[in-house]
Amino acid sequence: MISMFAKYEPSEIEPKWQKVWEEKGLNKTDIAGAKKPFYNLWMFPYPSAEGLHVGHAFASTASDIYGRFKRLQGFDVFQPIGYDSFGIHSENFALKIGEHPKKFTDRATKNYERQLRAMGHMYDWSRTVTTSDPNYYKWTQWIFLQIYKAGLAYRGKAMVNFCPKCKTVLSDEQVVDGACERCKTAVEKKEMEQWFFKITAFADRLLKNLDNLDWTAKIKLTQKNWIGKKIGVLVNFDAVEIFTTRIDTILGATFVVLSPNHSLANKIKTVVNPATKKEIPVFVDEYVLDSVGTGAIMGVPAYDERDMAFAKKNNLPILTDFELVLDIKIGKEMVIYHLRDWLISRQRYWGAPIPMINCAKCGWVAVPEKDLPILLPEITDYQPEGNGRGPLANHPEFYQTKCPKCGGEATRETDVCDTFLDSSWYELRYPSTRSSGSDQVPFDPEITKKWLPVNMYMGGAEHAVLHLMYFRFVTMVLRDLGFIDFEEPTKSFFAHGLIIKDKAKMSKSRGNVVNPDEYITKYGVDSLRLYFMFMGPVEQGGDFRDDGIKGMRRWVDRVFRIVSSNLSNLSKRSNPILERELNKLIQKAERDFESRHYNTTIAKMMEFINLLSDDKLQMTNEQIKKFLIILAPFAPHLAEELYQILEIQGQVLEPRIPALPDGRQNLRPSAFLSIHQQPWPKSDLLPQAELATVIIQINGKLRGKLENIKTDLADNQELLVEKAKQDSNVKKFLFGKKIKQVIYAKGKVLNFVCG
Ligand code: ANZ
Ligand code: ZN
Repeated sequence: MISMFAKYEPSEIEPKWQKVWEEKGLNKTDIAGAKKPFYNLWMFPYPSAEGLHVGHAFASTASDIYGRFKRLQGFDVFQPIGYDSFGIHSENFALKIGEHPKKFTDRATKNYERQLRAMGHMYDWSRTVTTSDPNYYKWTQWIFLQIYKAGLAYRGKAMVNFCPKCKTVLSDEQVVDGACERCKTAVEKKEMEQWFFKITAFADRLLKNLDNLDWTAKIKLTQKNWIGKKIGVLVNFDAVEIFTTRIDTILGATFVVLSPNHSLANKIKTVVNPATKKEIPVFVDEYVLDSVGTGAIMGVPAYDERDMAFAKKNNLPILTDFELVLDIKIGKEMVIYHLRDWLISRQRYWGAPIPMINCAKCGWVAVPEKDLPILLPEITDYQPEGNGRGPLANHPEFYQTKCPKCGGEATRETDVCDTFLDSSWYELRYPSTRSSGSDQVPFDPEITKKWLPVNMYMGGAEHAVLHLMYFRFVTMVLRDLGFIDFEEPTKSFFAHGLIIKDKAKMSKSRGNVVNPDEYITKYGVDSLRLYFMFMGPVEQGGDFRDDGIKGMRRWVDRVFRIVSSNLSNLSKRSNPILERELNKLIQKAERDFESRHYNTTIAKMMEFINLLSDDKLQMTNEQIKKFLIILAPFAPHLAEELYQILEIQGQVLEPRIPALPDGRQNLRPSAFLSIHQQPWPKSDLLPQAELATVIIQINGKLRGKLENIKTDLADNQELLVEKAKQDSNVKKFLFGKKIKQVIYAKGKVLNFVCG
């Protein structure tokens, strides 16, 4: 019997195994030789000054656990990481502390790498990308040029969003509730000439493809609403053209309202309703938006809540006794969208210079591809001025150039690209970066064919209409240009939830910010990883409590104690109860990994450990191994440590292999086999009945049935509701009703309570 060191010391074993994995190249993916490629991606972070945010630590852990599970299942997992280092976020911080953005991001990026490594994630560190690196942004500029050549980039004058604090224009997607997404300052409207990408030309495709994407339901819904397709009718009420989606209500239109910026605002008092031939009054009000339809509506108070409120406020007659006209032939059909073209110019310093040249004779001319990258010069006056021009406009040595067409004097564009262009194609770069010839092409066609689209993408819901829309658009453009043969960058996207602390939002002023470093030092990263995942299903996030992580550490200590003592006292025969429970655990874990409900697998592991200690049961060698494989994605270091002890025991039984002098780090260097290279154990149990039938009720009455529902779906109320609503009978009964509440008895009955 070899003596086991009794105490669990994460500060010792965690760095130890990280070093071994790195040395053995366990986290490196054989990009060219992989047989079963699986691309597991997590949204790369902005390197911020505070270092890795706890939300990042949580989300990256969820992604890493999934990747480790896929590895155990035998896939060649590629799990890269990089830094979204260009952009306003990093730049604003650099400005605040008066440090050059380049110096600041270099420093912040190094700190991020240190922290992500400490999390124990299996990143392929040999293929990182940093968007502010000229080797990367050369290709971001190349992407701009492709979009331009495809006729999808144009300069346009428009009322644009301007952030007075960031002193730059912003895209519609970067304005959240009227404020700048980055600094929360209220945005202003300004008329300016800028570069736009015609994302609107893809509105229908962006919308239609959503049906076939396996994405978190609420993200798909957000995208759908943002695209905002409406099919309606344009009708002339004399000189006023209105847009309506309810032409059938025209007999009840008792007034017309114009938006304040409408060209006829305050110029016209009455118009004639073309259906009733009655004269009705015209008003101007802010509830009618400039940017929707024609900026003019017909008011039907009996059917529209906003019109009703307006009619009441202004004492207008409310007509209730009229017929809906179903086959009226009036006006012309029109489709409108909420989506606007993507404004990509930024009057800032810290971004990829837009690769365009303005010549007095030839107009705007694209930079020839052979001249890329257009390097961002290292200047000291990088502060934005807010005069509609970026800091580069003060640098003739940057902007003075020759026209690529006529050779005459010309000037470069001095605005830089929106940072969302940087991240719109990074998933294509990762597998190709640092391959031979990676400086010749943005992405290698063969490698891309093999590795893309991404198999599993995880990240925050806050990017629903930003990054997650933009990268779909860029992928479609590249596909249309023949560079790739798929048009969706990822089939699966999973949105994680948010972490709060002691039921409150984390903020520096409250002093309740969780710094992952501190917790790693105090409890070990395996305990932190387990605790993150134990807080709740990943899509929900959770409430981080110090008591909670303490409790988890106690459990980890216990696992260590119980398994090590079992290791020195292996059972020869398998106990049938243990065997059955272990098999159940394997089955449960398989399902939970795929739905990211890791918390319930952890709970089941806890039950299993209780069973061992309560009933003083001992596992066999094989059983320990199986248990450790399930534990490994969550607590990779602990599982490795215990597994290697198990392996050493095997060696002790074979005295050919001498023990190492310290008796502990007893690795066989030549034949080192990691727990993370084991095959996922097979459960001997029959698969549980996985298909359910869910009854759909409306106000308690049976209206439909969803049959052969997979357990994952049955667990997901949100998705199930979406699916139920698509049932034609349910649709019929829901028509015109308002859903007040949904009551769901899991896997059995879904009841819509309607008013
Ligand atoms: C008459 C009507 C009757 C409308 C009714 C709706 C319901 P939804 O309903 O969200 O799909 N609309 C048109 N242009 C607008 C603008 N510039 N600003 C604000 N509202 C505008 O959106 C379509 C409806 O929004 C249109 O159909 C119009 O009101 C209103 F029972 O016309 B409707
Ligand atoms: Zn010219």
